[in-house]
Amino acid sequence: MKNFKQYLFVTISFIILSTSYMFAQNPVIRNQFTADPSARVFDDTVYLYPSHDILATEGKGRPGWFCMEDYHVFSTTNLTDWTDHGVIVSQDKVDWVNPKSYALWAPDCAYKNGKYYFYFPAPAKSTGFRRGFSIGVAVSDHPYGPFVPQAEPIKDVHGIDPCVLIDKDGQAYLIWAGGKFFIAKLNPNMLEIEGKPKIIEGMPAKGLIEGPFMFERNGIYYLTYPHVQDTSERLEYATSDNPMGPFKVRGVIMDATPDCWTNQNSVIKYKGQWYLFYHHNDLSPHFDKDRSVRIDSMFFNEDGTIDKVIPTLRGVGITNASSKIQIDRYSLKSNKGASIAFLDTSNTFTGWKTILNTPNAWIQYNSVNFKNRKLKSITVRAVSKLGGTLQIRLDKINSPVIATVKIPKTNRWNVIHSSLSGFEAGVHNLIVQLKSSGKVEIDWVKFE
Ligand code: FUB
Repeated sequence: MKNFKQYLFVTISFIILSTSYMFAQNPVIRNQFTADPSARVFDDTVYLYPSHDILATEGKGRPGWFCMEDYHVFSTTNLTDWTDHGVIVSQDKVDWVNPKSYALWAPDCAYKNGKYYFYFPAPAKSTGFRRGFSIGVAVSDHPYGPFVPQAEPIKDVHGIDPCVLIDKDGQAYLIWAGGKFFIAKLNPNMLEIEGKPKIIEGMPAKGLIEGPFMFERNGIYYLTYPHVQDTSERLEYATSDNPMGPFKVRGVIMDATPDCWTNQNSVIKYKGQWYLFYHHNDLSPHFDKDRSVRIDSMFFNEDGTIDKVIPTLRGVGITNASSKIQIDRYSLKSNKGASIAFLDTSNTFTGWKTILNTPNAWIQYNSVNFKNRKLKSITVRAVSKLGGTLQIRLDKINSPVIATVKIPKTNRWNVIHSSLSGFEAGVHNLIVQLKSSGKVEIDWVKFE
C-alpha cells in the first residue's frame, strides 16, 4: 500500500510538474532553448525530441560552447499547442555517459514492436570528451517516457546525431554522422547493429559534419542534412532508391543564415501536409549555441523534388481568434514603420512585441480561426506614450474595418477592449494598422 501511495504521488507530481503549454508559431517552444529537432508521429500525435541547450556556467560545461545535460519531449495534435512532458533522459542517469561532458547532442526516437527507442549521442566515460561520441539507447513503453537507458552505448557505433529509419518491410536502419554519414541495419532488438557500419556514398566531400535525417516517400529515400557550402550550415537533400545508398545530391531545402551557424532538421507528414522541423537562434540573438525549434510547411513537386522552404516567424497551424495572438510572429508587414523587438531584452523567454510608429504602418498575421460568430469584441495589450488608434481588418489592407481600438496615452502596458462587427465566420488573415501618428507597441491581440 505504501508503495502504491508513493507511486501515485510520484505519478501525479510528474503530471502536474511536467505538463505546461507552449506558445504557437516560430519558435514553437518558448520555455527553454531547443535544437536539433527530431519530430515523429506516433498514434496521430506529433512528438518532438530536441536537444536542450543551456548556458554553460562555472563547472558546468564549456563557456562559449554547446552545453546540454538532458532531453525533454514535447507533443501536440495541432502543431500549435505543445505540451512539455518534462525530462526523459539526463546525463547523470546514464551509466556510460561522461558526467562532465554536458554534450547530449541531437537525438531521435523510433517505435518498434510496442516499445519506443530513444537514441542519443554523448561522450562516454571510457573514451573521454575529446575522443569522440558514442550513441546510446533508452527504452520506454510510451513516447513520452519514462525511458530506461541501456547500461552501455551501441557497440561499434561512434559518432553523433543518430536518426532511425523504419523501412516499409519493418527493417530498422541507424544513420549517424562523424565527418561522413554512416548507416547500419539495426537488429530486431533495436539495441545492436547488424554487421559493420557503411559509409553513405554520393554525399558532398567537404562540409558534412552532422545531422542526417532519412525518410521514405513514394519509394524514394530522402536524406536531408546540414551542409557547410560557404560559412555556415544550409539544409540540403539527396535521394536514393535504397536506404544504404548510393545517394545523389538533389538540392537545397533551406538557405544558410549568418545569425546561426548550425541548422538541423527532420521531416514529417501530418494530417496530409509535409513539415520541416529546423532550428534558429530566435531567443538568443547574440549567442548561436542557444537555439530554438521552428516548423514550416514543406512541398514536393510531382517529380519528387522538394521546393526550397523559406523560414517564417508565423510557422504553421491555425490560430484560434480567442487565443492571445502574437502578431509579432507576422506573415507580412509594411515596409515602413513596423518592427519587432523583445518585450524584455534581459529575459527573452517573455517573447516579442510589435512596434508601429508611422501612420498607416501595418502588420499581418495569417490563418486566424474566426469560426465563432459570437465574437463581439477585441482585446489588445498595448502601450503608447502619446496614445494612438489601431484599425483591425481581415484579409486585405483595403478591406472594411471590423474594429477600431483607441490606445490611451500612458507609459504602462494596458489591456484595451473594443467592439467588433461585420466579419464573416471562417479562417482569415488578421491585419492591424496604425491610423494615428505616435508610436504604439502591441504585445498580443485576442477576440472574445
Ligand atoms: O546540438 C549540438 C550539435 O550541433 C548537434 O548534434 C548538431 O547537429 C548541431 O546542431
